[in-house]
Amino acid sequence: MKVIELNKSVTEDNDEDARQIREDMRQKGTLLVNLMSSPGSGKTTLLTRIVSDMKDRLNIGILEADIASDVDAIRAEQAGARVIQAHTDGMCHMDALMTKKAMDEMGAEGMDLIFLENVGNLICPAEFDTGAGCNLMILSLPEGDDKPLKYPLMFQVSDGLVITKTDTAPYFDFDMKACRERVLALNPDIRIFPVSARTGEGMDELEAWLEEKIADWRNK
Ligand SMILES: Nc1nc2c(ncn2[C@@H]2O[C@H](COP(=O)(O)OP(=O)(O)O)[C@@H](O)[C@H]2O)c(=O)[nH]1
Ligand SMILES: [Mg+2]
Repeated sequence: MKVIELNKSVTEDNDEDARQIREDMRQKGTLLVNLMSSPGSGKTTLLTRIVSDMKDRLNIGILEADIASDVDAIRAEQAGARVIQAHTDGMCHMDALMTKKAMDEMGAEGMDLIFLENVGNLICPAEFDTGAGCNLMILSLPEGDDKPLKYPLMFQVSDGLVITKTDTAPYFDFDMKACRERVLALNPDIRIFPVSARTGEGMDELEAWLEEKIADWRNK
């Protein structure tokens, strides 16, 4: 697995870089999914589960973005994904140019699905278009059902929300109904998937949606 050091981007026009990535990914038939959440909400665990479940029918790549370390990349590679670890030079998010450099290192040709595991943070990643065709976010039960009220932008820019760690419901007073209502008030089109990456509950619906998203991306 390769580790690359990214420099802070000096690009003037993030939107133009993002547009170019989408055009390139559309030509290659590769769906890039930008996965965002707080640290520890379960991004790597969810991705390793998706890779294990879907690797027989899809070529899946993962771009791991972190300030330091390669621990997530090792876990993702063990699950069977093609993996690049990118270090963000202290940045709390990935932008489009950084994403492009990581994609170029990976080589998107022949890949069906590439996940960008963004830096763990509910604020900055929501502000930067990475060039992804789909934004997916995670909220885990221990974080609390009030997070849509506190970090609205992340919920507004996401196409899908995974509410994970449902297996921990007996230990947390997470109000699923209130959370859904808060999220849908911000973004009526978002798809919500309650899952447990530990037990596998809800994973089928999420994985079927990802397959639909790949088909839509190719037919657009
Ligand atoms: N009980 C439970 N724990 C989970 C689940 N998903 C992740 N975790 C745990 O949450 C912690 C952080 O997970 P990780 O995937 O590293 O989160 P990340 O920092 O967002 O990538 C680890 O201890 C995981 O085992 C889940 O569905 N249920
Ligand atoms: Mg992780």
